[in-house]
Amino acid sequence: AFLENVVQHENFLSGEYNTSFIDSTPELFVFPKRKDRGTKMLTFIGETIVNGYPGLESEKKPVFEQPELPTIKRSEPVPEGAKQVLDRQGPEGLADWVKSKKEVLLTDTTFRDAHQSLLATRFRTNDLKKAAEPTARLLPNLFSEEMWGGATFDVAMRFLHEDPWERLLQIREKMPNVLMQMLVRSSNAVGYKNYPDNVIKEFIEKSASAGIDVFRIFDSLNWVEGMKLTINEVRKQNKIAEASMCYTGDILNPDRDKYDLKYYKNLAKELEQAGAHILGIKDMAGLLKPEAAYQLISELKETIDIPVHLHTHDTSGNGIFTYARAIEAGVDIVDVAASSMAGSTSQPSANSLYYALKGTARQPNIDIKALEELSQYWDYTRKYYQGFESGMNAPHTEIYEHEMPGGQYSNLQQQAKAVGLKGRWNEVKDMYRRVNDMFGDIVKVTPSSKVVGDMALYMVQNNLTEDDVYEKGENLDFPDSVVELFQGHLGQPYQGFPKELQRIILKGREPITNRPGENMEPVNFQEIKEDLYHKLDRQVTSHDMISYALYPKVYMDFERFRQQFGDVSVLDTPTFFYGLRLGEEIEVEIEQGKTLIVKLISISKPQDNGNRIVYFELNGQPREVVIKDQN
Ligand code: 3PY
Ligand code: ZN
Repeated sequence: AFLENVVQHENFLSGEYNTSFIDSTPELFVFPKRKDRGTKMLTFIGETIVNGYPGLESEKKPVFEQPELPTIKRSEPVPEGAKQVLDRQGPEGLADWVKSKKEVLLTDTTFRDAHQSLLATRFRTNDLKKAAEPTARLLPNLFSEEMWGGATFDVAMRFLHEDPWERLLQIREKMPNVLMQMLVRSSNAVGYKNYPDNVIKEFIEKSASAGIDVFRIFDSLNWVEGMKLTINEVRKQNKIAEASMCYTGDILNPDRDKYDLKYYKNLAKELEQAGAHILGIKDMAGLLKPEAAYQLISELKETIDIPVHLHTHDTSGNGIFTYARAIEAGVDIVDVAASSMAGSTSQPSANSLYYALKGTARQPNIDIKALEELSQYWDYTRKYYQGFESGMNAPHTEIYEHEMPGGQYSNLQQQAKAVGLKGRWNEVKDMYRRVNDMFGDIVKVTPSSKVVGDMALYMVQNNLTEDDVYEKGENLDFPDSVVELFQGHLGQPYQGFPKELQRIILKGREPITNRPGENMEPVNFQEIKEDLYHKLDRQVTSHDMISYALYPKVYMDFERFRQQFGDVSVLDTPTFFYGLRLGEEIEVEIEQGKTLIVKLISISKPQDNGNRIVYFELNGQPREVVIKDQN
């Protein structure tokens, strides 16, 4: 009942998270009596067996092959890497070190963007952490491992029922030599709206102390004003501020002159002046064509002194060609993923790039055999998540028309289905492009891309054309996200909002033009701490407080789940998604040195009240749990 209560509570729905919410609604925080860890785990497995995992078709547990990891010699010390350069020489020293390299450096995105873009961000810590130590030992020359931020933060709590901070801490421990990189949406942190300044500062400080070295910082409208606070805070932590510009449009197309070469050169200069240690080019939709990459990188290398780090998505199939030209023009670092997790809406393949450059002056300094072995591990692991595959399995060049970011395509498709537009996907894609034109051709990346998607769905659903919006707009109830964008709550787009459309959408409300964070009350962390302490009846960490400040409803649901089912991150992924087969026995290490042996014995028929009894053996002793059959 708690879940439903909270989900339907209007304050939670409106995203309000001041602490008076907790005081005024104590009924939501009555937690069940504590049970032992074994019972909690059996209840979760029983739930999954009887009712399936939400969002996955209920099917029999497939037989998966066990992913194998390359062998490593734990008795030998972990080789040093870029992390040690940062620790000894600081961020500026590290930037000089990058510039001194003649080979192209690589960031591996397998732990973050690759699965965010291919598998709806569903990789679990359990699978990631197994590959962490082999990656650190076998690929010590990586520039960085992108392993946190973006959508991973809320998805971890929302769908995987695990703590994103735990993932960071555990992987950090196993990768002491590689720089840990995250994606942060400036004033939107790892969320979809603006947060008060003190939340952003606290989030950056705690992310740095938990292990993040490289912060890729972007703003969803390329609004530098909105990025400065985050850049400054990262610098204060003595970590690397990789301030990034999002690439949109096409600098080779003279008819598309809003975002031309000059625009990007100016932006790069501004970001360098704002304190960037590295310039990121974030080509989130994969629109940067090979020749455009050559021109852009050549000009940037002339314009700024800091290293340039290029990120693209391989959606069009042109990714390696784009990288080849960028590398020829002198780009310092590029983002790649292990082959089996590369291509399509993900990053280009590290393995392919290695062979493409083999024998040239810029060949990456990487052990290709280890890369192939790790790629095999990811190949088998990916199969666990087959229910989340997008179905896009060939190059998709339509991207140059609709310009949807890698991670949004399958998401919006799901949203369209959910609102009854399943058969009208082509119209939605076309409308996405038309909405972008109406909005004055804006940068589309989380969260601005979501607003364009919301408006496109709204127009298709209501059979509206652009003319309808201008003519009947006074009587239309636009999606909240659209109103907020035009109010200036996500910041200011380059060259401003289209005035007429803004007037129609705002219906008399005044837009803001300053930084939204300046208008927001700081969050009182001390109050959050005390309230959470009382409601959760346990010590509250600074990580808990930040999770709550960013995502109050998601965090409380997660907390409730944890109290009911315990820490489910310890389960293997097939069991987490599919439960157990009759007679199947698994070992679950619930903490170091403490293992539970769980075997499924039988499942009763539903009783009159709809309950089923699931019979297990736990460490050889018979145990049963009662589960309500929801089917
Ligand atoms: C994110 O913000 O999560 C992204 O990956 C945007 O490209
Ligand atoms: Zn990306």
